[in-house]
Amino acid sequence: MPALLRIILPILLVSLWSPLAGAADEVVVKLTIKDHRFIPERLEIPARTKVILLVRNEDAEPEEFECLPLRREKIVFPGTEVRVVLGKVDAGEYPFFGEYHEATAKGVIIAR
Ligand SMILES: [Cu+2]
Repeated sequence: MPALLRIILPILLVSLWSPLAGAADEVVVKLTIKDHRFIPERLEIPARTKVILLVRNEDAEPEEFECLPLRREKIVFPGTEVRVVLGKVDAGEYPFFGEYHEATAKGVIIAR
C-alpha cells in the first residue's frame, strides 16, 4: 500500500463512521423541475423522519421551490440542484409550487 494511502485510508474510514458524516436515519428524496413542472408531482416521504429534499432544475430558467405549510423556499438556478432540509414532518399533505411558474409547477408532499 502506498504511504499516502496508508495515511488517508484510516482517516477516510473514521470519517465514514462518524455520526457527523451523515446520519443513517436521514432520507434523501429527489425532485426534478422540467418544462416548468415538478417530477414527481406527488412526492411521498416518510413521516417523522429527517428528510432532505434535493431539487434539480433541468429547465433553462430559474425556479423557486416553495412550500408554504412547511415554510421552505429556495431558488434553483438552471442546471443546478439545491438541498432543502425538510426535517421531521408530521403525517399529512403539504402542497408546494414553483413561484416563477405557478400555473404549471405544482405538487404535493405526502408524508406517512
Ligand atoms: Cu417565494
